[in-house]
Amino acid sequence: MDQNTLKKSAAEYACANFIHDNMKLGLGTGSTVTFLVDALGKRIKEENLTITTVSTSSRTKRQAESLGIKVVDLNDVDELDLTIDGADQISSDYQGIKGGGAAHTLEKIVATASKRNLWIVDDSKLAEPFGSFPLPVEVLKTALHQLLLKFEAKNLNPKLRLDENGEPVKTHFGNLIVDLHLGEIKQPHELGQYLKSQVGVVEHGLFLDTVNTVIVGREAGPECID
Ligand code: ABF
Repeated sequence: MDQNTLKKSAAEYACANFIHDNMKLGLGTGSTVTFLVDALGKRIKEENLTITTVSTSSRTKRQAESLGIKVVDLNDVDELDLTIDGADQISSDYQGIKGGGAAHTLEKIVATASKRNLWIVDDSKLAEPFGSFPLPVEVLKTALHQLLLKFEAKNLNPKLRLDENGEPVKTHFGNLIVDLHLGEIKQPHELGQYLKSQVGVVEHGLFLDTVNTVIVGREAGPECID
C-alpha cells in the first residue's frame, strides 16, 4: 500500500472510533488530516451528528466548512474534548516533531487546549533516529539573523525555509520558519527548553508529552496505540 492509502485507512479508523456526537474537536493540518476531515463530513451528514470544531490552519478550516462542518474560533471554547492531528515524526517514547506544514504554533495552541490528543500517521513517521526529520522553529523575522548565528554556533544546522519560488515561507502569524537539520535529537526536553528560552523564537515543533493515542496506518490495517 502507498503512504496515502495508509494515511487514509488510519484517518478513517480514527473518525469511526474516536469521534462521537456533541464533541468539541480540534482539527489538525496536513495530508492525513485532510482524509479525516473528509470522513468526518460524511459521518456528520449520515448520522446527523452535532460536532463543533476548531481548526489549526486556514486550509483545514476551508475544507471543513466546505463539507458543512461547524468551525469556531478557539477563543469561543473553554476546552476541546479531543484534537486529531498528523505528525512528521514520532519517537519510540511518543514524542513528536510537527510543523512540516508550517502550522505547528497554532497546532500546539490547540493541542494544549485539548483534554486528549490523537495523531494519525503512516508507518514512515515512526522512522529512527528521532530528529532525522528537520525540526521546525517559528521565528520573528526581526530576530532571524541573530537566531541563525546562535543556532549555527550551537551546531544546530539551521536553514531558513524557502518556498518553491525561493521566498521565505510565512506562517499563519506572518513569521518565518527555520528548520534545524540535527540528524538525531537525543535529549528533546533539553532542546525544547533551550529553543523556548531564545528571544525571537515563537514556538518550536517538538510536541513533548502531548499525545495520548497514536493510530498508525499499516499494511495489515490501522494499529491503535493508546
Ligand atoms: C501536521 O501534520 C503538521 O505538523 C505536519 O507537518 C503534518 C504532517 O503530516 P502529513 O503527512 O499528514 O501531512 O500536523
